[in-house]
Amino acid sequence: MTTRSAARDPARPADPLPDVAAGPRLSRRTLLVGTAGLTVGALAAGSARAQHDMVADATRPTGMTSGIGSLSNRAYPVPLEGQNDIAHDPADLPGPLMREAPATVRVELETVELEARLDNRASYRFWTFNGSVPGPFLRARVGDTIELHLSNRDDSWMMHNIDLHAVTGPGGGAEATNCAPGESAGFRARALKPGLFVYHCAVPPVALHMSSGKYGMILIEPDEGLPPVDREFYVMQGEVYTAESFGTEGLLTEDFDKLMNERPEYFVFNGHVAALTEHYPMQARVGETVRIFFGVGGPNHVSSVHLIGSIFERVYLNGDVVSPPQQSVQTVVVPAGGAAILEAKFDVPGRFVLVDHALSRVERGLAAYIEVTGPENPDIFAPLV
Ligand SMILES: [Cu+2]
Repeated sequence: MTTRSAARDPARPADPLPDVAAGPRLSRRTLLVGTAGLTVGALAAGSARAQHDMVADATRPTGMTSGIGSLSNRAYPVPLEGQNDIAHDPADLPGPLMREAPATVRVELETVELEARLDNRASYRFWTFNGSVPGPFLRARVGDTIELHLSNRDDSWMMHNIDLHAVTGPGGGAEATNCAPGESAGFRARALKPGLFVYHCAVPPVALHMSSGKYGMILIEPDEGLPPVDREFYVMQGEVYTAESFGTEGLLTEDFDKLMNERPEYFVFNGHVAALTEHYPMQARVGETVRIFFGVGGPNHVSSVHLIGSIFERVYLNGDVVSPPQQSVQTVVVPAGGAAILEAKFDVPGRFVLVDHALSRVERGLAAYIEVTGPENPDIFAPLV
């Protein structure tokens, strides 16, 4: 099938009534609200595709015929000045919790849809929590009560919600937080188990919401907390499925066929190409130990995380902070919708590169730098001269 697009032409009014052929006249909001009752199970029945097509039909400018007039055929230069940037600074996360008793943690999240930089040639319409990819790093303690409030901005096109893997309850909170544009909802939940957990939007097609950027992580600290380290970072891997080939210039549009076939054009750390190399390279000093909270928002591809030029001292595999960490590890498998806590100590200065060792993905945008400064340590490494 020819690709269709839900992307918006900037010249078009923000909320047009769709012209749906051979069917009742429906407003976009009617379609969006109509997704509220769908569950992940509905995906298997094929309704995800129908759902996507409905939305695509509803947002296609009047006069465009299916497929032939796809917005994905349109390309124009993206001005780099003033472009939105959804990249999440990996150093932007709350510090360790110092309290020793459970508390109520209030979390406020807002879903924001916006066109933003995909790389230095292209932009893309991202769907985000709080305007960044990944969304905010949430931090609570086992036994805490999480009071989560989700609001969906009224300029959104889509319905959204949140499923936290740390939450025990229907849909991980998704059923209680279905929000049409302009709506708010929430729930209260006890953090029963410690660990590092992914959260994501779970409105069908869930894979489309996740590949558009709607994921993040929540750490539930164990009673005793995690051992202290010098620095902590927050990194998530994602995929972007554009109709256009990797490297195309312009406003790119999503491709549902590629998404269903799990063939992304872009792989990204923290939202866009070069987010963690050009914009926010991680910084450390010789002798320091860093901890990386690493997760896969995906939605589809397992990551084989590797830090070029280093060996992980400790790895909390699968985000499990109850079992002792693995030690002295080269490459860590992190499943789709999963996480790991990676710790490395830097003995020499230089640029260390975090990659998925499925290295074709580097060529599609997936790399992160850790810039380590400080004195040389020739006992450990020195070039022959
Ligand atoms: Cu969503």
